[in-house]
Amino acid sequence: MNGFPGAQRIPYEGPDSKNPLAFRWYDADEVVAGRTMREHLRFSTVYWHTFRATGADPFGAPTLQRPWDDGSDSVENARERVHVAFEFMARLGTPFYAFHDRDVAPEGASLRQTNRNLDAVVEALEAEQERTGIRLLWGTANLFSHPRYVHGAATSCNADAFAFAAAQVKKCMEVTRELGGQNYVFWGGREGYQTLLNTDMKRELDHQGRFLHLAADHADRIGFTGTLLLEPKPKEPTKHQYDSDAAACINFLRAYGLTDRFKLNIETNHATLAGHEMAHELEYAAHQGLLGSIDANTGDLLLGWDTDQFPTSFYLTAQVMLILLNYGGIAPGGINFDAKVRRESFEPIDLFHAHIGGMDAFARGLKIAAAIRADGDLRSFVQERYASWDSGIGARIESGQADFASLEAYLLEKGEIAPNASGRQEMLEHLFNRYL
Ligand code: XUL
Ligand code: CO
Repeated sequence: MNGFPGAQRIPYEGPDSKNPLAFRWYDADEVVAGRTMREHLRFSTVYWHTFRATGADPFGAPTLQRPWDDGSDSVENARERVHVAFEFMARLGTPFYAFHDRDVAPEGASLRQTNRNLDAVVEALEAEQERTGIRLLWGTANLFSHPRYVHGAATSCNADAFAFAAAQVKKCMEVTRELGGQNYVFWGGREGYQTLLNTDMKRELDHQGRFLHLAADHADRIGFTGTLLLEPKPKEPTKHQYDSDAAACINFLRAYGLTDRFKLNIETNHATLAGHEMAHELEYAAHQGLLGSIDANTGDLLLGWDTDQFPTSFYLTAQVMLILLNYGGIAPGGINFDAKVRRESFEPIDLFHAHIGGMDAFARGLKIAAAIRADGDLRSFVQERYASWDSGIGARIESGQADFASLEAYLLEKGEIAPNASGRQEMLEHLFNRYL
């Protein structure tokens, strides 16, 4: 079926193109800094926003026109949707996709029936992966939509909810493995709380630690070797999400002995909600060796919630790509567009416009970042800024040869510290703009 009349395979036409259904920057085979853009960027389309969103909001009915979808919860409809999803991705050229179990297949009357529904749709996914060569970046279980998870899943006060969530993750991890998924994601949908008056925080966190250990054990048992990823987000739906930002997640993983098995999936809009820049979150996770993958989107700084918009700012994408290049790339993770079209952008073709804009923004960001690195001016400035640590007292502190007494003796002798140099922030911001 042709769900997208008017859209063929999206071509690369170069920076001067005025064709909205063409790439100006993303040329999958172009080599930048030693790798093709396809290899650097590892773009992924998400199933939930792109194929399941309706445009409904708390004030209004669905608006999105999706003529291939009969609106029912049937397995047939779910399987039909798979064909359209792969048709879309094949024309767009994202080499990966990501899904929640409940995006792709409907929940049945019992867990047994639900698992059967999932198997029936996974069969269709497998066939389409085979036909198109599109691969699964990651799978994840939706542990937040169903009312059984009203108090959370792994952190619920109801032990049965924990058990149900375990059964659900077990199955979802198994199908992710079957589909050759390269990662598996845990976003703590309702793992958090609204008020401490009814919450035993210590017990809930212990349960979350237990849950992730059980998940890692099961991954080993079934031979799933993909990376397990925790996705930070500070609020929404709960007031306090436990996995609030990269630092909190890493602290949690360390406290529960999980850092050798888990990494992080960092999302732009979640960083914003946590009061951080995306670059901060990426740098924090990366220098700890725990950056796994990226959910690429952007928020609206005038709104306090997760707007999940497509990224369009070259400044943002250049910052992201600079960090990825500095740390040797994002594989086996990817750049996953956890982003949705606005309710007002209701035609199917808007899905193409949204993704083309996001992919081009990242392709341009990659080129900017590669140019910044090739020139080396920024790197030299930072290196020079820390030069006092390369020899003398700095080198003695870093190598553990100094203690408080020797540092006191050093300053008693020297009298005052060497003069500080300017941080030159404005000069560097101007330098960065040279490449945009
Ligand atoms: C929610 C969010 C999720 C996760 C997967 O804000 O980002 O879509 O990425 O559960
Ligand atoms: Co996400």
